[in-house]
Amino acid sequence: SRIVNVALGQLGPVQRADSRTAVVARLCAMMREAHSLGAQVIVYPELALTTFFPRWFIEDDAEIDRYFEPTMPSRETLPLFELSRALGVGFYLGYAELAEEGGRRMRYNSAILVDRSGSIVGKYRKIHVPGHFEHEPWRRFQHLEKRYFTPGKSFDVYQAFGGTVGMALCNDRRWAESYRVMALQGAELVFIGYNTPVHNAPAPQHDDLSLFHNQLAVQAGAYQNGCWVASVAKGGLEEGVESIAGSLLVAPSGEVVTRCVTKDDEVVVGRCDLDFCAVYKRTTFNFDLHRHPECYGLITAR
Ligand code: CDT
Repeated sequence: SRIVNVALGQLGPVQRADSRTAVVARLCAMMREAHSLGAQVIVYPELALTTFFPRWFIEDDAEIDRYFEPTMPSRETLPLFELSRALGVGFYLGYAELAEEGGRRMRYNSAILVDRSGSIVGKYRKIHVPGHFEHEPWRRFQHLEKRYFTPGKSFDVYQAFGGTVGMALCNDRRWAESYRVMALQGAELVFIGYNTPVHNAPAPQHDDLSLFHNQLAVQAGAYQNGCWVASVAKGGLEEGVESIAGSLLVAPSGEVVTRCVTKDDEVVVGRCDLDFCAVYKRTTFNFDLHRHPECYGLITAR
């Protein structure tokens, strides 16, 4: 068996006034707890270092940039990387990335995968960027991810923690294609971070179902692709906006193995046997034997 003990490193709210240094101290405390519980890796949420700023319409570029990281590690996040190396605990961390590409400044909603030596081994840029582009004053709060982030280009997988690891971010977890593209590359373990407001302004009738939809999507993704999925929230009341918590670890069987029960900083650890994936990948979801990609063309057509 290939066992990986995965910690869900759920965050409670991060307010606008909270410094990165204060947030990193919380992340470090959770990493220490994860280590004491026997974890080899801890999964943190999407945009973990700051408040969820797409809830505001911000016009000033310099003000937007304050939420972004031009380098990783940065001065403020370095303690997390140093602790990772000292404890031998890897991590997945979501953050807003400011990149420079051919002289152009690009903004992405990104996540990195860090191995047990504290080294970055993978980076993912969110593909399914939700929300809207323009200020919509009729909403109680904005969801301007489309304005602030350029979508990424690929779902990649990485060899880490003795297996094949994929990454996704928040809205990606609702799309079957996200998991399938990673599973086609052999993903056994998928890490996902999220910020999901309970209130969805264009579809308020979904508000009561927000925790159900979260769990439904992750369970389906894990089962239909024979992989473990660790999906982790930044939840609770942040700057007056309530977001779901409900972080969970799902087995390739689709069963929830462990979950967080608060809306605050919380660490729970689950034991993932990566060899258990094969029970599904070799039978019901043997892609080579049972898929019919010749019938799926519409999925990739525009
Ligand atoms: N961060 C993120 O992707 N949140 C979305 C909110 C709903 S779309 C406005 C999500 O899918 O959870």
